[in-house]
Amino acid sequence: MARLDYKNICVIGLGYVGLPTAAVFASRGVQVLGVDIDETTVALINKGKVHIVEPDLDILVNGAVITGKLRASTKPEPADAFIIAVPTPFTEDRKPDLSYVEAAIRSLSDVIKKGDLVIIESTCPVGTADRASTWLADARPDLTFPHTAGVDADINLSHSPERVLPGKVLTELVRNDRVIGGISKRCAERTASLYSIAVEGKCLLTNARTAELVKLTENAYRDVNIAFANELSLVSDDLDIDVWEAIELANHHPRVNILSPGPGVGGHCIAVDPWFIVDSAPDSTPLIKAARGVNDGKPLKIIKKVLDAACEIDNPVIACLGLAYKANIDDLRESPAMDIAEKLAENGIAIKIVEPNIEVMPKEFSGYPHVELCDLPTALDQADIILLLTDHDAFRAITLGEIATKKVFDTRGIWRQR
Ligand code: SAJ
Repeated sequence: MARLDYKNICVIGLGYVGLPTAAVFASRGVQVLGVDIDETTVALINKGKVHIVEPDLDILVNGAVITGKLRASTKPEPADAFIIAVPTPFTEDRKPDLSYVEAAIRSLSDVIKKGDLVIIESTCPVGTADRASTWLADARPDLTFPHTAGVDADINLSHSPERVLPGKVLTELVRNDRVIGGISKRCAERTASLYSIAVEGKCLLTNARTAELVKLTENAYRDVNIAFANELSLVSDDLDIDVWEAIELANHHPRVNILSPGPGVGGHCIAVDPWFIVDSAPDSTPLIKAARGVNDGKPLKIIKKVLDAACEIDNPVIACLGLAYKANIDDLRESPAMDIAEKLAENGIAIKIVEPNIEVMPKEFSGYPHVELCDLPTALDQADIILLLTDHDAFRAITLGEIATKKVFDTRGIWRQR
């Protein structure tokens, strides 16, 4: 099928990846139906509005809805291609939870027809695309699927992982190279043809299992390297050395490129995906497991340092600057900043939280009357201890003079250079 034959597509899951994907395809002239189980999200998008903070997304979605190219619904409808972009969280015991992917795939069984293409963008453990093909085959015995019929299948199915960086989604969605893993070669080729409508980067074709591992590998690679930086920060603390200076100097070596230490690793990807590899190969992953341990342990080290400092002050007030898991976004999922602020709140200390990207105090703090969401000047004025947790631009603008009289914990190293 040539790219012009994809006139209608259906994107299942309108979150951080699905909504930008739907809007970009719509802006290229494709008729897009976005599907989400959340009725409020669907209603908002149909009004041309967005429910997430991501640069320029509001303008793109609004334009796509006004021109009639993008519409949202709670149910999928027949289309030429279906893109699945639903979450794949992990369970309490760190096993992949595929319930959203399975529900999304099964929701297609009534609407798919011969010639359709199904693409899973959600990050998945190796083997998920093959399983998805069997779920659909069970529901639709009248059609053939690639896990048994290969290149002759009525339905084509691929895994093409999203690799966009929150905060730069719209640029990366178009410019990044795309790994495309087909269950058959034809599945991969058809998927590349669809993405060529929107993607300017290269489409790199492989099989579905390899594509699934590649995505997990990218995030595990980053997790291991952040763990190295975080471990160095602990070593430097023990030895009373400025870790930022040490890393900066080491990075002058032509073959060394150490990442930045921080309060821990957050987000729904890097803190989660390595566990999918561990779950698939538990005896072969000591390094990946150790890295997770280092990164998950970092918030506890920071909490201890801050509590020690708070003990030396009568009625201390702590300003926690940032709750989002990284700069200039509103995403609090798996955020180490949230964990740290919550633990400090549990200790009964007065806390002024500043998070410029949210308007409502997260429910995690509802039982703590001594914790308040407030603006930056108030927090800086009232706090004895300034704890910088997220490197939002608004915090970078703070001058050292403004915090000179305070006890400062800068977990991101943003104030040391000036
Ligand atoms: N972090 C550090 N030090 C660093 C870099 C990051 O502590 O040097 C922390 C951040 O503060 C944050 C966490 O790591 O808490 C993750 O942030 P990130 O910017 O590295 O990545 P994500 O989770 O926002 O997006 C990642 C990206 N993957 C890679 O860079 C390999 C993105 O391309 C993926 O699409 C995304 O995961 C995903 O959806 O899987």
